[in-house]
This record gives sequence, C-alpha cells and structure tokens, in this order.
Amino acid sequence: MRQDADDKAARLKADIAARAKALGFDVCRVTSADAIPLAGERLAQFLKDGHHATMAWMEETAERRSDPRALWSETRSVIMLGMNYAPDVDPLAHLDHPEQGGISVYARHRDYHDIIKGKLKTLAGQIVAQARQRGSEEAVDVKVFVDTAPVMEKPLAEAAGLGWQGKHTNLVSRELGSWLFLGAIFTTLDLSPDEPEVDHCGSCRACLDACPTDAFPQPYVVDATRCLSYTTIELREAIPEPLRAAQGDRVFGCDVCQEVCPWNTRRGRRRPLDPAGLRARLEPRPEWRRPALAWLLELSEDAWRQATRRTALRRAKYRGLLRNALVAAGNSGDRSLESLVRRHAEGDDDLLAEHARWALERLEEGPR
Ligand code: B12
Ligand code: SF4
Ligand code: SF4
Repeated sequence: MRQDADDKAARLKADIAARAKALGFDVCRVTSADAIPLAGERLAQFLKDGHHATMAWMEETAERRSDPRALWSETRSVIMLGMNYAPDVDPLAHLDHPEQGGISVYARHRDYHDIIKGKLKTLAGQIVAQARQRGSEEAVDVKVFVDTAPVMEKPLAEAAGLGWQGKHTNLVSRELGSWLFLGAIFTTLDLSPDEPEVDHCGSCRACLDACPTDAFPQPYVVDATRCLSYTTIELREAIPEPLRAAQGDRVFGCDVCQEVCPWNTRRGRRRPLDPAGLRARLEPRPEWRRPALAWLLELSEDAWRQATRRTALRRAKYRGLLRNALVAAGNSGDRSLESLVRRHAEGDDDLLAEHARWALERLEEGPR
C-alpha cells in the first residue's frame, strides 16, 4: 500500500518536471514549505542593517516573506523553477564602447515577469487538472509567484536544490550558472522534497573583488544602498556622488558580479534551446542591446514609453533612465555628448540638471 502511494507520488513529481520542461523551464525541483528556517532571521538582520535602502516594501512584508506558510498557511510544498537567460554574446564585450549604455542582460528582451508568470500559470493549471483526473479526494490548490511577491525565491531555490546562493547572493546552478530567472509554485499538494544544493564557491571571491562599488559588506550579503542594480533601477532620487564614477557605462542594472563568476564563464554557458519557442521570446531587442548614449539623452517620454513597452526597463521610469544616461555620459570621456548633456543642465528638472552638471564637469576633466 505504502509502496503504491510512494510510486504514485514519484510519478506525479516526474510528470510535473516533464511538463515544466515542455513549457521551457530548464529546471524544476521541489522543497517543503518549512525548508528555509534561517531565511527570516537573515532577512531581519539585512533590514536592521538598512541594506534594503528605500525599498520599504521589503520591511512591510518581512513576516510573510520569511516563510511560505506565513504568506499562505495552506502551503505544503513549493515547486521551484528556473529559466536560463544566459547572454548570446560575451557580456564583457561592452567595455570597449563607453559611448553606449550598458543594459543588464535580464532586461534586454521582453519582460521576464510576463513570460514566466504565464508559464507558471499554465503549469499550475495542469497540476490542478491532473489532480482532478486522479480523483484526488482533497481539492488541490496552487499559487504562482515571480519576483514581485513577498517570497524569498533564492533560499527556496537553494533548498529545492536548483543551485546555491553564491557569495554575490544570486543563485548559481552547477549546470546553468547564475543567468537564471526564478519562479515558484506554492501548493497544498504533499510532494517529496528534493535534496538541497551545497555551496560550491570554495575559496573563490571573484564577485566580491570585481564589484565596482564594494557593495558586499561580507560574503553572501549585498548592501543595496551601494549596489548599482539598486541605484540605477529602484532609487528614485539622486545617485549618491561617490557611486557615480563607479557606475561606468551602466544605464540599467549591473551584471559585474555574475559576469566574472567562473560558473558562468568557464564553460561558455548558453541558453539551451527549448521546445516552447522561448528562445525567440528572450531574444534581445536590438535597440536595448547597447543603446547609444546620444539616443538615450534625446529620448522623449513618448519615445521611451514606446521603446520600453513590455520590458522590465519600465521599472526605472523615464526620469531614472535619463538620470542614469547622464551619469554614463559623464563617465564616457566622449565630449561630442556635451551639447546633449548641457540641454539637461539647462532644463527645468532639478534632479536631471544636477546630474547633467556633474557629467559636464567630468567630461571637462578630460580623458581618464
Ligand atoms: C530585493 C531584490 C533585489 C535588491 C536586493 C538584492 C539582494 N541580494 O537581496 C536589488 C535591487 C539590489 C537586486 C539586484 C539584483 N537582482 Co534582485 N531581487 C530582489 C528580490 C525581489 C528579493 C531578494 C531578497 O529577498 N533579498 C533579501 C535578502 C536578505 O535575501 P537574500 O539575498 O536571499 O539574502 C540571503 C543571503 O544574504 C544569506 N546570508 C546572509 N548571511 C549569510 C551568511 C552565510 C554564511 C550564508 C551562507 C548566507 C548568508 O541569507 C539571506 C537569506 O537566505 C528577488 C525576488 C524574490 N522575490 O526573491 C530578486 C532576485 C533576487 N533578483 C534577481 C536578479 C536577476 C537581480 C540582479 C542580477 C539584476 C541586475 N542584473 O541588475 C541584481 C543582482 C545584485 C546582487 N548581487 O544581488 C533574481 C536572481 C536570480 C538568481 N539566479 O539568483 C531574483 C531572484 C528575481 C527572479 N525572480 O529571478 N535585487
Ligand atoms: S550588481 Fe554590480 S554593484 Fe551590485 S553587487 Fe553585483 S557587482 Fe556590485
Ligand atoms: S564568483 Fe566565485 S565567490 Fe562569487 S558566486 Fe561565483 S563562485 Fe561564488
């Protein structure tokens, strides 16, 4: 009897994994709802240290974020999914083109939230339908999450064995590296948990040493107040002056700690071909591979709205992108940008004018 039940459970899990694969996920594993006992404590310390900067929503949702059962008390199992988005070109190739803006790999194509959420919903629907077909006595319920919900996706993914949280805090998979979007399905189903992954960073500290702003107060902890991903995407105010030079050419997000990680570079990782046409959906939009700073500095709000339609780039807002482009222009050493920068220095937006004045001074200092 017991053997029968175990066989059934194993078949169910294998079926979910096969469906996930068919939908374009590269990895799908399971953990239990109580699998991250340390995460809440560590989140509390992160918040206490002010590492969340102005992201007040992290503090407001801390309790629900710390434990899947606090978010949804009926959760029994958590299905964690990963989708590889490795760039198709060397992400470090941009270093020779300071007149162009750097856009993080994750934001160059259609918004991953939409792509992954759609696929999670499809998979969740299939799981419920399958349970019904099996004549499950209890109704099976599911909830899907990607990024924006109060869910600690990285610790859950580590517990499910998708990878481990590297010293840069991102989840690294031995097979796929860290260019991996994460998504979660919480369910009332009792699924047997997979083995967690262990840390494979060893003595490496490449990400810690390469961070341009020294944003790691200690390995495995990021201080968002110093992280360029935060300052260029989440921060709505002025970019702190001491971080501006270190921003380099970046106008949206930062990938340095991932670019240098040997688990991404050693084996020339590429996105595996997938059966669900994902490759086309994750194809970078040409205008966002390496946008010219001159183009960005002239972009009207309407043109920005058009160009960022259905991309994650919207998160920085129009003004944020211009602010970032002004900093990158200041760092470019390209004096042909001066007249465009000056227009912003003379404009009515105080935030942009101040960044433009900084950029002009930096350009006037000449080549570095
Ligand atoms: C808030 C947030 C940010 C913030 C804060 C970053 C951070 N590290 O927390 C900012 C805006 C800076 C950010 C940046 C980025 N983000 Co972000 N972000 C999130 C979000 C919404 C929540 C993360 C969170 O809970 N942070 C709170 C801290 C406390 O949690 P934590 O990082 O897991 O911290 C753990 C460690 O510090 C560890 N720890 C603490 N002390 C110690 C000590 C030891 C010894 C050990 C072993 C561990 C340890 O314990 C903590 C809990 O487990 C998640 C989505 C989600 N809902 O989970 C996406 C997410 C983490 N982001 C993602 C991405 C892609 C990025 C960027 C790469 C984007 C970019 N290119 O610009 C950068 C990477 C920067 C970096 N090095 O982290 C992906 C990561 C995918 C992956 N493979 O891991 C996620 C999962 C979104 C997604 N669904 O795909 N992000
Ligand atoms: S994303 Fe960039 S700034 Fe942020 S921690 Fe990584 S290397 Fe540092
Ligand atoms: S660069 Fe090194 S220390 Fe950082 S996550 Fe990768 S393996 Fe770990």
